[in-house]
Formats: sequence, C-alpha cells, structure tokens
Amino acid sequence: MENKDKKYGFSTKAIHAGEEPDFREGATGDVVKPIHMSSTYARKMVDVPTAGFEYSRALNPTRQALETKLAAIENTKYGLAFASGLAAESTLILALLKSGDHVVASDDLYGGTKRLYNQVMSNLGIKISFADANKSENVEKAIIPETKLIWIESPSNPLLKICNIPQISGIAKRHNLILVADNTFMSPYFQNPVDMGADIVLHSSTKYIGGHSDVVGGSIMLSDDILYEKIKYHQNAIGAVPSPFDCFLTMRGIKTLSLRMEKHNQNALAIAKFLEKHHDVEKVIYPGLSSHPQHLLAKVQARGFGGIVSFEIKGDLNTTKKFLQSLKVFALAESLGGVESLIEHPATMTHASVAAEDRAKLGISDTFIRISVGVEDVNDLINDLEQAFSKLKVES
Ligand code: P1T
Repeated sequence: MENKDKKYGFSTKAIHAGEEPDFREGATGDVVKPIHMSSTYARKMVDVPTAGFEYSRALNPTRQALETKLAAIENTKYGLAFASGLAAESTLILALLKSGDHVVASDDLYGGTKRLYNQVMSNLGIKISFADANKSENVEKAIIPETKLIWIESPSNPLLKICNIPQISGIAKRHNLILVADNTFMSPYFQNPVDMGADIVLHSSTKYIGGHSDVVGGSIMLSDDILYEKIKYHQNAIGAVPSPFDCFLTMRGIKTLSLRMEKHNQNALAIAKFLEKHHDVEKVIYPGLSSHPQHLLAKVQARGFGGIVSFEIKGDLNTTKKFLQSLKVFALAESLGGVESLIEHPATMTHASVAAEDRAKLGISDTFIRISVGVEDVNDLINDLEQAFSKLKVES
C-alpha cells in the first residue's frame, strides 16, 4: 500500500504502508518490517546492486519502509527520513539554496531553526528575513529579488500563530518561490500542507510522529519530482540519515498516531479551558479556544487543534520557576509530542538561542510557559496544575 492508494483512510495507511508482508520465495512474511542493520549489501555482479541496495546511507530497507509510510500519511508522492528535524532542515536548505539566496520566514519559529539560519547558514551567505505571517501580506512585502523560499511553521512554536497556508501558497506561486511548511505541531493526522499548496512539508519526527520521546528524527514529504531528486541526492551526499532502529521506532509510533492525536487534542482543549478560567493565569493561547485570534482559520485549515497549549502566568520569573518546579506529573523538559506531558519555559529553554529583544518583540516573556499535553488521564493533569498554582499562594 502506498501513497497512491487514496482509497484507504489515515489509520489504515499509518499501519500498513511500507510494511506489506513479503511473500517472495525465501521471505518470512513478517507483518512488521524487520530492522535491517547491515551497513552494506553484497552483489553477485560488479555492476548490478542486489535489489537496488548498495550502501545503507544511500538506501536501507527499513528506512525505505518508513519513507513510504511518511509519504502515505502526508498524502505526498515521496517521503525522506533524516537523523533529526534539524538534519532534515539543513539538508533541505543545502539542497535548494546557494550563497546570496534569501528566505522569507514566519517570525515565530522553533529556536533551533532560527539558530540554524542565523548562526550557520548565514556563514554560507544564505540570508533570511522574518515576517509576521499572521497576515499573509507581510510575507509578500518581505520578498526581495533574491528570495527563493518561503518557510512557515503553522501553528508556530511556541506562540501557536497560524499562517493561512493556501494564501501564502498563492503568494509563493505568483513569485515563483518554494513554500516549505513545518507541520510538526499538527502532525499529518490533523493537517496536510501539500494538499493546501505547500511544496514541501517538514516534521521533527522526534515529536508526534515518533510520539514516545524515545527517538530523534526528521522527515520531509513532497510530491514534486525535481525537488525530490535534489533533496534525495543531498540526503545521501550529506549523510544525516537515521539508523534502522530509529526508523523502526518511528514506524511503530506512526501506527498509533491517529489515536494519540485525538487524545492529545481532547486533553489539550480541557487544559486550555481550565487555564483560561484560572485567576493565576494572565493569558492562554490554544487554537481550539474561541479566544484564539485565528480560531476560525485553524478550524478550516486543520482537522484538530493539537496538543500544545501556551500560557502566561501572573507574576514574575520567580513565580514561573516556582510553578514549574512544583509540578509532579508534568516533566520540566524540552521537546513535545510524546505520550507524556511535558512543560517548559521557552525563554530559558527551547528559545534561549533567540535574542532577548526578539523574544520580547514576539511576546515570549519570562512568565510564558509552553505545555505539551500528553495522553494521561486529564483529571490528573489538571489536579497537578492546580496543586502547583496553590503552592504559589502558600509561599507568597
Ligand atoms: O529536535 P529536532 O528533531 O532536530 O527538530 C527540530 C524542530 C523543528 N521544527 C519544530 C517545529 C520543532 O519544534 C523542532 C524541535 N523542537 C523542540 C525540541 C522543542 O522543544 O520545541
């Protein structure tokens, strides 16, 4: 079953794509794709590689299965797997851009992506401008003659800003630019940017796709033959590929993606509503709340709102630290998208590499907190938040 098999639903593709039992003579008919650890493949004749496999960096059977599955769940022709989200990003940038090229990006991106552009790619002469992509016209205004690519995250990390993907895709097409959409926060279960006109979708599969906080990975999904060939060539030439075991874990995670996303969504909405009513909370950001400025766009563009809730606590940095350190079920940790609930402080953790003045401009204050809502019993999560809030009162 492949991405062409549009007749199958999401969960069927997530479970079966890339893992059809092998009934060829001598094969064992495994229902789960085996972990092919071999780094190289013997051939009988000099110029005929066995079953197309030569060397595992270029192609590995377990990674090939994952790549088929990735394409199937994102409704694209091709999938490519990498050693991390940033490895996928680096490969994509090096494959498509050269010195002097310019990128327009939405202003609220994962801190590591900003660092990659500002501290690494800038050394190669690749330039970037950031625009508030809440309004698509800001993206168009930032385009200059050297612009080659538009890069968006929707919802963004950590402010959960939503870009109008079809509108921005229209801008990209008018200016002959490539549109890259980081779909990490929605996962392919809730949103498919290529179906809305994006050229390339990118994921940190460390997050929802893997889903269990036990594997670091990245993925790129796309349907354009020429872009695929370029990125695939660089995947091998640069070599930032995942191990076969990582591919196995990622595939195992994908099989329950639909179940997990439904529960993440349900728990996150309940927590967002709880926080919105709480007197110790200044402001809650969750695309599923009608108070979110782009709630209606989120509803049209995606099939769910995801598992990330951001909020500002009343008080100062000390209040924020006290609150974060009082939690018992939530782990104070970077990352997101796993079955367990995580909480973090973007200003000192995930977005510490973003300049303080840029953080201030964006609204990532010292009292800003990001939650990755897991799939635990939601009452336990709410009780944990409540007991941490109550600690603030006792000590103030
Ligand atoms: O961590 P890595 O797998 O390399 O993925 C980078 C990345 C790319 N895009 C988005 C939207 C991300 O959130 C990330 C990684 N983010 C975190 C580690 C975090 O805690 O936000």
